[in-house]
Amino acid sequence: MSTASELQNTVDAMVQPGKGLLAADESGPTIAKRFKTIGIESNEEYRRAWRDLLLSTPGLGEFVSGVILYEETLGQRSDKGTPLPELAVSQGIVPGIKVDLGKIPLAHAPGDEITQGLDGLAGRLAGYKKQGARFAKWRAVYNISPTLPSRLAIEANADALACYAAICQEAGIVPIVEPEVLMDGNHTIARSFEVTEAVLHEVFHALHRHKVVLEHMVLKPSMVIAGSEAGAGAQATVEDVARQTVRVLKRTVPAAVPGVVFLSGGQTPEQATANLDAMNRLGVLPWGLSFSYGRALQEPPLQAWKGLAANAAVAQKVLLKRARLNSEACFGRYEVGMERGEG
Ligand code: 5MM
Repeated sequence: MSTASELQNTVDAMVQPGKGLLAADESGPTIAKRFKTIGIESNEEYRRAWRDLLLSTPGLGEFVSGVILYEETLGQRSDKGTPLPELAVSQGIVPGIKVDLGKIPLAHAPGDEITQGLDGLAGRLAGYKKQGARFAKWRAVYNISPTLPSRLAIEANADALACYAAICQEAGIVPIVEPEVLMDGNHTIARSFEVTEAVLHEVFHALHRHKVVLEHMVLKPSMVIAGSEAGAGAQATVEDVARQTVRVLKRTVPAAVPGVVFLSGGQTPEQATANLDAMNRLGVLPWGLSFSYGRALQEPPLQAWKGLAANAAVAQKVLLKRARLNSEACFGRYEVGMERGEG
């Protein structure tokens, strides 16, 4: 099979109506933070058991087309001995892998950060592919203040994202390009719009410079939303978030991009579902709008699980419900009343 056909097949499997991605790619420090909320330590067995629980959820493949994994998970097995990437495939879920190596301060740009991990990436991708990964993910992070992010940070992160995406496509791996404008801070939705527009413009310029084939990538952006410390009065309505997010995408994202899958970024699970739903009620758009949530999918089942095998079935039910509601949101059919009740 040619590399182009391989990429197309993977994109077709990832971008399907009414389906989204499960982001289960928390690095060591992040998963430790999540586990702390349920009072368990982060050791290899708990991490394996949690990711096994997620991937073995009966029926998950009806609403989830792909899962983003962390390197460690690629080599782990289920309780029944099945390699976890294989377990995902058995559910009709495409396995992917987070390949960035996290962020560090950007030199000469106080307050800005740059994502690292390009050195040796081609070699690592070859190994991940052997372990079953068909797509990859790289996250660039932009802090907002009246002066941040700097032009330097916007350009440097765009260049790294594009370089990563080009390396992935050469390897037959579909890149998820994830520029995250953080919700942290007290900024207005207008400032979030301004920064997101500048970031996405620069990202797509860089992707063009690096000859990335837009049809063979997926965009994972943040929504345009007021800062989480902005105070209740400054918070925008669901309709405003939807309108401003779609407005910024229309200005910056070429129609050739097949799928846009949002991160949840610290929104509550219900908020993330409602915002996605409102966007999908705004009429026909050039790209499918779906989800690639981490916290907004995992928080409720994590609280139900609490690290106990006896709670696994209930936790899976909770996960399936969130996945189903987000699937409804992909069609603009979600109603708040659907939150009540079990199933
Ligand atoms: C922004 O985080 C990504 C989406 O998760 P949320 O929906 O919770 O915002 C997520 O995939 C993230 O990139 C991974 O959890 C890895 O994060 P770290 O900080 O561990 O690199």
